[in-house]
Amino acid sequence: MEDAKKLEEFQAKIDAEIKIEPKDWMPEEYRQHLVRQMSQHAHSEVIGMQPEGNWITRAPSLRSKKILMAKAQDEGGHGLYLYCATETLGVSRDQLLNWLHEGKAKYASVFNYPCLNWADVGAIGWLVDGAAIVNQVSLQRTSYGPYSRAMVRICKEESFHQRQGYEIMASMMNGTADQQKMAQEAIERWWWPSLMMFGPHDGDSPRTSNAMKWKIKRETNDDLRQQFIDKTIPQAELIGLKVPDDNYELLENGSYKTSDIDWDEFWNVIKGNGPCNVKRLKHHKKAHDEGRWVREAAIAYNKKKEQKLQTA
Ligand code: BYC
Repeated sequence: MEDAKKLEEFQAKIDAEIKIEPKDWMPEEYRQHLVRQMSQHAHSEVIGMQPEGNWITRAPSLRSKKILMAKAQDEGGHGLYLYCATETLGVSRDQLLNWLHEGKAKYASVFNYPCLNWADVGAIGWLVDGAAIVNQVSLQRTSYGPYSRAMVRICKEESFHQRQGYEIMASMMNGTADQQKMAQEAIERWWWPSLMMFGPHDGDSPRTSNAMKWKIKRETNDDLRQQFIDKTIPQAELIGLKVPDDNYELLENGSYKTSDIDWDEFWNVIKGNGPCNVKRLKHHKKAHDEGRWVREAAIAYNKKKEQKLQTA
């Protein structure tokens, strides 16, 4: 079949809400767009374990330690589903990780900020996971089957994460004046980086047009960011926290008008100049190198098992 005809059929499938599966024909640009977005998403899950993982040994109670351990483990699992889903597009996981280590692949800018104390752990769960859910609920309807199915499972787990974060913030706001101050300072640190997770304004987002045409993205960056803002400001107010924006106001349509993001800061962090970019990547590379023997042992074990099966 000619490419023009194939392309027409491909778009007709997308328009009819039929999922594209790994063995289906797809334009090379669609495949590459997915490899980029899905692998960056996977890297975000794994790099995102670092800021809060650092607090597992210092959690204030056994209960909170167990919850945080389970959360960090979930994030690793999300990375795994997403790497597997990306591999269905014909790229090996080694290649995806090489691109990360060489600085060719991005991960969510929010993880380049430091997690300074326990209130930050709460703010990450509430705001960062909260922002991720809004984006990922929308991505459940993405056109690529393996990505869409990974999102369904991830969203279920992510909503627990958001609640554990909100619980931490609510407990601190019920606590001493010092704890309340810590919680307020944490929302001040994490509010803007969380809004940045949704990416540039629609007019400055070069990827959105193709992503919407191919239904990889179902809603634009600004629409999703607004949904998050409208959901989160009332949650903050309910427990006595104030978002760090002197100009926000509730409009008659029930939506909030807010100040604009500091876009210089956003692009600067994306370019590698955030407070923790170097540290996060260095830590990932070190863990990857030190884990080589585990990967080799797993491969050797599997080979042995296969040989045994063949000779049985
Ligand atoms: N950070 O044209 P645009 C989690 C890049 S983890 C860094 O709008 P697109 C969690 C963008 O890649 C969940 N880079 O792009 C884990 C593009 O550069 P390239 C993370 C960003 O793809 C552990 C350029 O800027 N969620 O929940 O249409 C603990 C122009 O942007 C960012 C996902 O990864 C950013 N914030 O839209 C706790 C969601 N924003 O690639 C929690 C999946 C933009 O052309 N990804 N860039 O060089 C997406 O939905 C989309 O890729 C984005 C960007 C909305 C992020």
